[in-house]
Amino acid sequence: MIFNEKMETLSRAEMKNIQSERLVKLVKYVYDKSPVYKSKLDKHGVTPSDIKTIDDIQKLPFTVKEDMRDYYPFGLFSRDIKEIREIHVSSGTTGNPTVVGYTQADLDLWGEVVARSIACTGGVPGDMIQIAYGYGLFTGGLGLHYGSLKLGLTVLPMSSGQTARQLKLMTDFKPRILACTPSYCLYMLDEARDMGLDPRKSSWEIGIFGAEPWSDNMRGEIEKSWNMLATDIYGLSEITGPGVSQECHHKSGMHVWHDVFYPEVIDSDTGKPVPDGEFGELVFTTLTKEGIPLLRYRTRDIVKLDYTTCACGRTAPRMSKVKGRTDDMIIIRGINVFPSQIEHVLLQVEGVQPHYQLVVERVGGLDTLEVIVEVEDKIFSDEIKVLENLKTTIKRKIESVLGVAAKIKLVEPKTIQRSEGKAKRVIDKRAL
Ligand code: DLL
Repeated sequence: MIFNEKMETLSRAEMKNIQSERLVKLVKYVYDKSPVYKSKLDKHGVTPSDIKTIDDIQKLPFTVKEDMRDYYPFGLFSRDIKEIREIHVSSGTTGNPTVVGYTQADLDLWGEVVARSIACTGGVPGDMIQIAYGYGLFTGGLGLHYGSLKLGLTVLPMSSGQTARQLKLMTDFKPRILACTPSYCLYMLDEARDMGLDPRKSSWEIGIFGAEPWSDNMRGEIEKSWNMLATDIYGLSEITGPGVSQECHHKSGMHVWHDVFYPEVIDSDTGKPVPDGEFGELVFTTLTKEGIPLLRYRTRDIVKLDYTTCACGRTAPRMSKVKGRTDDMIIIRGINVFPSQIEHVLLQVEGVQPHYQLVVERVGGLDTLEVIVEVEDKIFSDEIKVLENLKTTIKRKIESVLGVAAKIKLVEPKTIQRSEGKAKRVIDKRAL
């Protein structure tokens, strides 16, 4: 089923007309409503009248994650906070998190793109969906929720965790669709077996998995073990949350809903577009958002785009799986973590030195984080209790700032290998 037949199947030429109209309106809108964008455009030497078609988008300046941090909390909003109906928050690089706000129209748009995404996987009105993405400030739970309501599904709003309960309700209620991170889906496998369930007999026929990178190997394992179709969903809070793009059952790339989120792929060093079909940094312009519309937002995700028509009939371009990032962000149990955030926490703790390493592993389907950090010599000569207290302090601080549980290992000065170039902060041992 195609949820929005027109927007998902328009020819590229017809779509360009719609995108052009929307971009012209958007640039006027942000110029009038957002002092930050007005000054950005003025500095860049462009006025709204310079933008006549979608191809003029290249005249516009980029927006980057640091802008979100610098104008924290609401400085980048184009609407007064009283007109914002919902706020979501994700990780920033240091200190301030990234804040996004949705007007009622933005929430409707979010529902629409997620409804398109669920329909794209084969979901139909009347299906039951078990949503095991986290609800709350993270966009996963509520994003899937709004889309499910829009499409007419029955929602089981589980949020993440409580695995035994997830599996019991799956067995009793028989939802057809499961939405969660791919690693959580794999994690549930062990628990299902421990509970004596045969995963191949589960009611789940369709999985909507995203929020973190995963490979075709993981897909194979999920599909074989749970006997279900595993599809990839992509999104980021800054653009809307989940539902920016979604795979159909042909599993040949994620359809980008480009009538509303206009994608470009650029060379991250030069900022110029890469030739069609080549890998580069993905950039989005939100063509119709009101609360916090963004011009040319640099996602830091590396992908390529395919504009050929898919076997499903959709013309919406397909983006490849995310191949990597242009920054050092890692995703642990679906939570975005920047090494700089951990550094920020460590440096607030007395006795700790600015030399640290993060070791990420996947044990039984779950990501683990170990923070190895050098501490001053004199701390090592103290009693064990002092060391233990220090570990607990660091652990608590990291957990409260990042929301991620970490194991802390304290080491003596000069234990961590020094680098002559960029320090190697992250050792990612996960084989996806
Ligand atoms: O992760 C939104 C989301 C929720 C997407 C549920 C899909 C499902 P953020 O927390 O802002 O938003 O993180 C966005 O996560 O820039 C990517 O680096 C990464 N990411 C999201 N989806 C995928 C995916 C949500 N399918 C950041 N594959 C993005 C690889 C993904 N990486």
